[in-house]
Amino acid sequence: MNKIFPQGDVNGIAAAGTKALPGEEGDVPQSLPSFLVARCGDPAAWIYSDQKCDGTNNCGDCSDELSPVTACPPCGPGWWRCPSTFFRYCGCIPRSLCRDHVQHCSDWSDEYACPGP
Ligand SMILES: [Ca+2]
Repeated sequence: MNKIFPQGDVNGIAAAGTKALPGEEGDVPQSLPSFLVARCGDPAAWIYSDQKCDGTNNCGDCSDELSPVTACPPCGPGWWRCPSTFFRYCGCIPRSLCRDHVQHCSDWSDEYACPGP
């Protein structure tokens, strides 16, 4: 079996001009400008910067939405602040999920305190 690999050496990238924080390189693509990349609580995990504080759990552990890893502004006008029971959300859920007879907050505030959409 003859396998032909492309010339680029994936393992030996010595990215010139790219800032690599010691011990935090993880799998962050070296080719991306650092302002496009945000790190999760797990240093090996990364997201695009615009996924930070967008209400969606992109890191998987909510570290892109919650302190201490990320400092986000309060929930926006279309959102209700509560500890979410849904993997997709973290500290805010869309108000459209309030009063829909389904629990989305661990404290049930989406059904009892939230005024609704
Ligand atoms: Ca996010």
